Amino acid sequence: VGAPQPIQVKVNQIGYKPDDTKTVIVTSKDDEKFKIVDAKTDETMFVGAYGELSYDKSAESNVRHGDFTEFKTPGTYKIISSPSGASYEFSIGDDLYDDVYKDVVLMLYKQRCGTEVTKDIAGDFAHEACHMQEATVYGDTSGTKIDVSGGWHDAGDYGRYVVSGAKTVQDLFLAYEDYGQTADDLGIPESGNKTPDLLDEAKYELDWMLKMQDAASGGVYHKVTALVFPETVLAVDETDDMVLAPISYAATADFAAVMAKASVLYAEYDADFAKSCLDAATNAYAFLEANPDMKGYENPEDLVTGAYDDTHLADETLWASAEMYIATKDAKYLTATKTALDSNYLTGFGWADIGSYALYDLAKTEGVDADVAKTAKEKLLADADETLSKAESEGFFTGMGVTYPWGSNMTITNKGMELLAAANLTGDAKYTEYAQKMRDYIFGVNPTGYCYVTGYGSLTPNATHHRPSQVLKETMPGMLVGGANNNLNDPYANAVLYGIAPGRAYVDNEQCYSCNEVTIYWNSPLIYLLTGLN
Ligand code: G3I
Ligand code: 9MR
Ligand code: ZN
Ligand code: CA
Repeated sequence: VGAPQPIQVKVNQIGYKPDDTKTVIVTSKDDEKFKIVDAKTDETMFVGAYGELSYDKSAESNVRHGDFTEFKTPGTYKIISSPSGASYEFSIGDDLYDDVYKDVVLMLYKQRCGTEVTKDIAGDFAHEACHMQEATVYGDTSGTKIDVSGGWHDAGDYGRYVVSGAKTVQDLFLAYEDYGQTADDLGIPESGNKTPDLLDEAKYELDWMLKMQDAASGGVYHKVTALVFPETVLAVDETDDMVLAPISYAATADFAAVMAKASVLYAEYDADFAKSCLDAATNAYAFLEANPDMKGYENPEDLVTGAYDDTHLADETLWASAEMYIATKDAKYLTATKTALDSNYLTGFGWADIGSYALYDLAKTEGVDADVAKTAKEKLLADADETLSKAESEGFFTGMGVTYPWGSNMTITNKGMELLAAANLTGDAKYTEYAQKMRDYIFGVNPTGYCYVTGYGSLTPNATHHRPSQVLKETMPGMLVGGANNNLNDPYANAVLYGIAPGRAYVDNEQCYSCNEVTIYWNSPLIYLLTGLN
């Protein structure tokens, strides 16, 4: 085991649109020229030269970049480079991402909990309604049971977590809002109902989130899971008692934010639903006001499922305030937004550092107070410029430096979102060009040479830490794996990846949950990126 010697000539294994910027990366100092050959006939179609040699610290290797932007002829090709050899196949064309896009969206449908997932859509991943058992609030001995069925399974486990669910929903919202992604034919059960499918899929999660709110206080339970992670079983076979983790500040704030935004987005499709979202958001916000000093969530000792523990909550306050302000234009929320913008919040489009969601919505929404919009836009663009300048200086254009944390593929797709947001605010094509390079990283232009989305590309993960895939011995297509993680956060990674370069610290093994798990909120920034780039 361990990491095999990766392919040295790296291309996006799905491919490029004719007008995309196109860069082949070779991890060698000796290659000077490359040629593009037709994958079937071997006919030479284009000859190019590599640029100057540089050293990439994330891969601990020499790299050279070869530009073939001017080659635009649709077809399927390979790049031949000497002495490093051939690349995997790639295509040039207009509709190359249609299939992968659908599968990346349908992954969310297949992760649905508490409902039948049907065979015509999910194939072998079809299942009966799972996790229908009512839940008990952690520590409550009164015998009260609450129905919290529904929502998406988070990941390779079957937990349902509000914090990570909110990020996922927001990414779908932004893809819909920024790019008019109103497709109503993606193949979910709601397709054809005149509501855009991304909103239908998001609503499946929102309906569940509404059940996660304690109506009396407005607070939102952090998650619902069994007491411990399940064995490697199908969802319907996790029959342990369900436990609601304590109410948390982050879950409540994230809930308020997405519910407020939902009240805006669903108004034209389902006014009643939009109204209940705003009521729920208002109630959640009141909880935040009543509990301003609440600490970050921590798992009680005997609750051994995902923690999504975040101690830095100023960005959560900012996001909730901003979305409440945008949804209501109420002066009270404007004041709160201004205060939060002056606080020590963290930016990002992650599950923990999330301030950029607020900045972006404040910057782009019409009618926002001009000073607030300006402050938000400047901060977002400052971040994007920093990402851009880092990315420009690196071998693989990720802006990651040498730190590849758990879920690095999310960090990279989030950076792609940040750049597209900057492109949308400024019209500057430079941002889009680098967002596209981050897409290319995901699909094969990276130190390991993997196409990190299951079922796509020549070298693709097929041993993911995803319980349904593990039990069925078949990998669900359309899942973005976590990717390289040089923190070696699980025993398997520790055993086989020790000492390996950060960007290569990845292994396709189902035990390696810190690099080869999948999640709904790693797929969702990819949905945004693919929507924006197509
Ligand atoms: O925040 C630090 C950052 O400052 C630092 O630069 C970086 C590199 O050292 O580390 C960052 O912290 C990491 C954090 O994720 C944020 O990226 C932690 O080391 C890392 O342990 C933590 O991993 C999280 C993991 O749960 C463990 O808590 C992942 O982000 C998160 O995606 C993952 O989520 C799990 C759920 O708990 C359960 N369901 C599956 C899901 C995916 O594996
Ligand atoms: O399967 C769990 C996965 O979803 C989590 O991301 C991961 C880290 O929290 O934990 C996995 O569960 C493992 C547990 O933490 C330790 N024992 C082995 C479990 C599955 O291999
Ligand atoms: Zn379930
Ligand atoms: Ca935070």
